[in-house]
Amino acid sequence: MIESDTIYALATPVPSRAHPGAISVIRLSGPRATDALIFLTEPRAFERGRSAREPALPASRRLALRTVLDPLSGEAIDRGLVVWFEAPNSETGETMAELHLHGGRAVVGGALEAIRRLGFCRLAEPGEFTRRAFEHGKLDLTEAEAIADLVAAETDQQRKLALQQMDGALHRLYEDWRTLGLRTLAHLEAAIDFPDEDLPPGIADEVRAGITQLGAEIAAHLDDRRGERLRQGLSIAIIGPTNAGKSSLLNLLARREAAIVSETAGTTRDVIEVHLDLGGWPVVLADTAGLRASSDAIEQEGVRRAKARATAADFRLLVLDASADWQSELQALTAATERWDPARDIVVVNKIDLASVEDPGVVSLSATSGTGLPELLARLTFTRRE
Ligand SMILES: Nc1nc2c(ncn2[C@@H]2O[C@H](COP(=O)(O)OP(=O)(O)OP(=O)(O)O)[C@@H](O)[C@H]2O)c(=O)[nH]1
Ligand SMILES: [Mg+2]
Repeated sequence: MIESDTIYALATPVPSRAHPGAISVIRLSGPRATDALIFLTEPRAFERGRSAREPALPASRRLALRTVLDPLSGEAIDRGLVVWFEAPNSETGETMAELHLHGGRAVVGGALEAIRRLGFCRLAEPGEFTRRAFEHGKLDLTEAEAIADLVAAETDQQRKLALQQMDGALHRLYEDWRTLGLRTLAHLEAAIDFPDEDLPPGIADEVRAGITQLGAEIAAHLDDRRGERLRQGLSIAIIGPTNAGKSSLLNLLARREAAIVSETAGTTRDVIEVHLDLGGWPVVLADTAGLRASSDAIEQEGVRRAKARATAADFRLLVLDASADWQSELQALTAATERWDPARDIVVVNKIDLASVEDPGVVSLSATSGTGLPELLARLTFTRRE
C-alpha cells in the first residue's frame, strides 16, 4: 500500500452563529494521525519534535480528556475528548484520530487551523474517508452507496433500506450471482477445452440452465423498482376537472399553502410538487392543472403537462366535485386517463360538505374541513404497501 497523506476534516456540520453544535468532531486519517494527536495535546511536543507512541498518547480506542492546543504557540483551544484507532482496525483501515470538541465556530476554526499549521496534514477531499475505507477493503461499493443513502435518508423506510444494504444484503445477492456465473463459466470452459474427455453428461444443459437463471435473476432485480422508489419517493399525481379542489387537497396533505387555491376554474397551470413523509414512506405529490378543453394556449400546455404527469406517476388521485355530476366525470376521466388502474388509483370525491356522497368505492372528503382525511391516508398507506 502506497504511503498516503494524513487527511483531516470536520465530521459534523459546520457550526454557525445561529446553529452552534454541542459537539463538533474532527477526524484525521493516515500514517501521521497519532503524531498530530500528540502535537495537538502535549505542550511543546511539536517544537521538540516528539514522535508517536510516547506516553502522551492515550490507550487506543479509549476516549481521553485532553486540552487541545495550538502546536506552535501552545495556546489552549478547547478541552475535549480525543480518541485514536490503530491501523488496520479503524473505519478507513488507516491510523485514525478524532477530536470531540465544543461545537462553536471559534473552537472548530481554531482546531482546524492548528492541524493545518502542523504542516503534514491536508484537508480531506469530499468522500475521501469513505474512499480510503473502500481502498483498504473496509467496505465495498454497495456498502459505500448504502452509507450515502443512510446519510441522505429522510424517512424511516429509507433508513431501513439503507441499513439493510449496509449490512450487505445487496453484496450477498451480487456475490451469489458471481458464484453462479463462475460455476457456469467453469462448466462451459471444461466442455470447450476437454471435448474428448469423459465429462459428466448433461453439462450443456447445466450451462444453459445457469445462464437462464442468472439472466432471469438480474432482469427481476432490475425490474424491481422498490428501492429506487424508496430513494426518490413514490410519485402520486393529483388529477381531475378544474375547481374540484385538487390544490386544496395538496395543501391539506402538505399542511401548508403550497399551491394557490381560488374559485376561478383553471387556477393551477404548472405541475406543483411537494415532498412528503407519509407513514415513513417518501412521497412526491404533484398537483396539476384541471382537465378541461380550453382555448387558452397556456392552459392547454398545463393540461398537457397534467396528463403527462398522470401517465408517469406511480399512481393517481382523481379528485371530483361532490356538488357536480361527478359520476359522469368519473367515467369520462378514467376512460381518458392512460394507465388508469381501479385497483391502484384512488377516486376522491371532494366537497362533501356541499353534497353528501354514499359510495363505498370512493373516498369522500372535504378538503376545506379535513373530513375524510384519515380514510384517505389509510387508503394511501394500503395502496403503497401492495
Ligand atoms: N365547500 C368546499 N369548497 C372547497 C373544498 N375544497 C376546495 N374548495 C373550494 O373550491 C375552489 C377550488 O379549489 P382548488 O383547490 O383551487 O381547486 P383545483 O381543483 O385546484 O382547481 P384548478 O387549479 O382550477 O383546476 C376553491 O374556492 C376552494 O376553496 C371543499 O371540500 N368544500
Ligand atoms: Mg389547482
